[in-house]
Amino acid sequence: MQYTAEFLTKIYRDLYSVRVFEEKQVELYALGKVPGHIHSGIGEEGSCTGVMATRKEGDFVKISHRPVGAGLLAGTPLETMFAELMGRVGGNALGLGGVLHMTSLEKGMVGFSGTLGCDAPVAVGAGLTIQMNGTDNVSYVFYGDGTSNRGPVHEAMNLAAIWKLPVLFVCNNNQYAISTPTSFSSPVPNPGADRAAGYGMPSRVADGTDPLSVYEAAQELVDYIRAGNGPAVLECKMCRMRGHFEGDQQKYRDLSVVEQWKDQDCVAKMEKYLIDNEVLTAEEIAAIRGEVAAKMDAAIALAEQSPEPTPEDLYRNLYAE
Ligand SMILES: Cc1ncc(C[n+]2csc(CCOP(=O)(O)OP(=O)(O)O)c2C)c(N)n1
Repeated sequence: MQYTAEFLTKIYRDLYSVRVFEEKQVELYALGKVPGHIHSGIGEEGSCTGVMATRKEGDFVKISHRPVGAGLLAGTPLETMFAELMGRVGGNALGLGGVLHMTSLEKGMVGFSGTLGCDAPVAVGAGLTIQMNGTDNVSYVFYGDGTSNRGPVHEAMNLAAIWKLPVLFVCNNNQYAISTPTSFSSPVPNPGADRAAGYGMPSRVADGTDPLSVYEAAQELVDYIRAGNGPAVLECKMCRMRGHFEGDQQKYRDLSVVEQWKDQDCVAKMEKYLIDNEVLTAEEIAAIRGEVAAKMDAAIALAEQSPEPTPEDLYRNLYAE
């Protein structure tokens, strides 16, 4: 596929922004500024970057617990995300939801349930809304390889397929569900893509460490969905580079395998591609990195100025006005 320099630069900026968000999460958590715990998505940014590049106005998105930085590609303001992460009232849920409940309804980001798998039926509901409104929008739902085994995911796929709803199921296969390798929980090698046939849906497997490979596969499926053909499944393969949570000792896996995946780092590979193809120079890449880092720091500073919620805030937003 031929790309413009503008498109490739946008992809890189998005990819690197999600990376820095993920790094900042780890940093803020280590400083004790995050109530609860986080799930770092470092190394997994290629998937959401490639998929979200196919998104347009009016689409719905359900991100997952990893990488949460995907929310910024859906248009959630950075300072809102950092405020929610740090439990401040400036967050989308007044800081009461925390990192697992990033939402931005006005941007089509329809929340995230801590009960894994239960997002898929909600995404199908969003797909039904689109169908009833008669637009060519898409409802995207991200989930992990472990989550792919849950009943609600299969019920959602079945309903979406029967009713030909515009849903793109995106399975991020990072090889593990906490300590359980995919091979222990799935009878097929591609727990996302191989399940699609059972519901008559098309599927693609993409290299989740390459946002362009993801984009090409996603675009093909999204074109199919926007044309009114019904749902599809995209599986992105990658490695979870850090523990399931910060402080996870990872006794259950051979960390030398993780070391090998470092050669496949999505950010480093994209930078090499841009330089080799004379899209950007090393200096231009450094300038983008600087801009992104400055934006993140400014958003964190703003979020930190936001106060913590009060007990009275518990009673706000209970009912729609
Ligand atoms: C229904 C349900 N069961 C268990 C959990 C606890 N849990 C949180 S993350 C996680 C692992 C999920 O694995 P996967 O879907 O592969 O995503 P990953 O964490 O690897 O990104 C589990 C079991 C949960 N949140 N919800």
